[in-house]
Amino acid sequence: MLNKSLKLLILSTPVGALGSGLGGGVELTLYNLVQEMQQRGHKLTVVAPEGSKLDNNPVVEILGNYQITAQTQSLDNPIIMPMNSVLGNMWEYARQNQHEYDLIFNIAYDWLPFYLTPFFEKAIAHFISMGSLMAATDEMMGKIAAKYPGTIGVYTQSQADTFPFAQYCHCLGSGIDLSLYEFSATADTALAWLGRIAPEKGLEDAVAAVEKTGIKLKIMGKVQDEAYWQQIQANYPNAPIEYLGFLSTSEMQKQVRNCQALIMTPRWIEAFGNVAIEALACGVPVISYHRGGPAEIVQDGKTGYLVTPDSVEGLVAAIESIDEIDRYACRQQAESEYSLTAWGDRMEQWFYRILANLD
Ligand code: HBI
Repeated sequence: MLNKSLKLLILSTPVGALGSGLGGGVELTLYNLVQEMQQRGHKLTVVAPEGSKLDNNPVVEILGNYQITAQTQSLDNPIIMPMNSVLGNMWEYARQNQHEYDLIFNIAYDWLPFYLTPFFEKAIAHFISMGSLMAATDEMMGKIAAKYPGTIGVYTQSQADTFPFAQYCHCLGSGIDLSLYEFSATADTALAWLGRIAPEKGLEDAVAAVEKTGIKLKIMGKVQDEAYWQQIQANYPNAPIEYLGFLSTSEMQKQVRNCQALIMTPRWIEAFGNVAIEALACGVPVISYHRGGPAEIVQDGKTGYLVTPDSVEGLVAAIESIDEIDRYACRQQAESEYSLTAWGDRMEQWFYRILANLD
């Protein structure tokens, strides 16, 4: 089975159309997976909610109502399925068409795809995109992890450690197409913040930090929680912030590469933090709370600073020392640890191993 060209059926996240920004880091991960696997001669079909765009890759668009985002749910919430669920419809499509593929790849962070796994003839590689959020989902993920060892992929060990089934998680890291990010040795007097604008991302702390330092903060990303965004602007009326919207990768990196640093303020255990390696690829140091994925990426004092979690003063101190970081070291780390090729190798080997265990 090794080196055989695979036919992969990719099931996307049901919380929004691809290209809307609602899928956060998952959109970049999916886009990169398709690019990298096609490059290696594999055939991929992506199944996603209607209106999804994945550059010029064909997408099977499925109608139906979005799933509620898991991070807005509480730990003990029951699993909620809407009428005419797009998630249910996506998986009915997968059930009917599974025999045309060698392997199914799931990136939905939902109870249903895991529950359905034993009902499928074809193997399913589940990539979990966030840390533990809901007991009912954790329980179902754990059942499938134990029943089908080797089929659960995650970004990082700190993400895996949030789950009771950590020992079954296969850490795959992440990767980006470095050719899309242009290195800049110098910066304007400005900072960047990237990501979905939602409570778990802690934007208010970055805004509070720049209100103290007076350095402009360029904010980029999809507003996922409007009330939260309004509240931040109301609480920090004098903070020097500029919202640039949800930009394409090429537009985003044009802004980021001229910044002194990327500020990351995760309230939750960020599973990875793709924005961190995007910044490093531009030569931009990363200042992040010492929490989750970014804490496994940033080399403290070398490619950025790791700050006491939830400490605005810590962010301010790191911002004031940012010129001590060598921007070349940042690009160098991206090249040696986060190339698309290295990540593609890990993903491809994972797929082959899952299929080999079936023989
Ligand atoms: N919530 N229910 C649910 N399902 C998902 O696939 C999902 C989510 N919340 C966020 C999300 N996916 C992605 O935006 C993050 O994994 C990046």
